[in-house]
Amino acid sequence: MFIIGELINGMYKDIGKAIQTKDKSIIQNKALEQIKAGADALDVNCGPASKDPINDIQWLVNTIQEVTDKPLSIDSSRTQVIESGLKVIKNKAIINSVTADQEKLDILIPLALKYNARLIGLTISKKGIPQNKDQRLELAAMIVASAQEKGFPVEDLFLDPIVMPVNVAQSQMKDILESLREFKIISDPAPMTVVGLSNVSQGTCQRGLINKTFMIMAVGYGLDGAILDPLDKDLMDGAITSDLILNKHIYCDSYLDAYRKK
Ligand code: THG
Repeated sequence: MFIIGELINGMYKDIGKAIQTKDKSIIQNKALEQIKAGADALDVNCGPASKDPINDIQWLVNTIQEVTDKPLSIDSSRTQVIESGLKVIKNKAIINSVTADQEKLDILIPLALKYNARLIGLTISKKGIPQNKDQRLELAAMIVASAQEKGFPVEDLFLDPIVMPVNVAQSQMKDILESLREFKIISDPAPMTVVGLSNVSQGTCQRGLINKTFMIMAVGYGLDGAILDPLDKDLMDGAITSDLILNKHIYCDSYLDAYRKK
């Protein structure tokens, strides 16, 4: 599974403060810790408290790039913040994210092409979050059609069904899982799928267990990647074992250690 580390997000107190005081070491340590734990890429989000996200995102990207060349996922709902981050990224970037709104697709798909970036498409629109899998599929198909029309490679497109907390949207969980399977058959080659995993357990008392169970079930429905906490070792062991079951790496008794040394 493609693991995107979620911990460089201004919503966390230590990161929010480090962005404010421009404390590089906190950010760089959080980057290195996540990579050591197995992250393939790092999500970078200034958080809701940033007063100057256009500059803060560049500071974050530059700070992280001093210690790693892993891909960075620029996480913002604002096009100007995404473009600002892309301007200073040296390696392959991920745009997180575009919504199923034509005016946003018309800006962000060309931007992804210009910067040779991968793109996460959220199945949400100005009309709100879909309430069932048919509405999700309709928005997903619109995003894929727009990518194909503009010559963006669908293999570089990740579709995200938007995971809701299980304690507020329990009746939606099955539809969210089934959406993952439906997204994979929209086109050939198929789009990739991704979720923001920690959303599922927000406000619950069993965060680790709920995250891990949902992730492993989602892998069975065709999940390719997740934005998650790579420092949760039990969760990472589950992700590695899921790949093993799907025959993505060869079994040996020490497969967990072997994977971590890759
Ligand atoms: N899809 C995509 N991108 C995303 C999300 C998504 N980016 C943001 C988010 N969702 C994924 N990242 C997080 C990061 C942290 C948490 C949830 C998702 C989280 N934080 C603690 C909480 O809210 O309880 C904060 C704890 C603290 O403040 O210390 O759960 O869905 N494409």
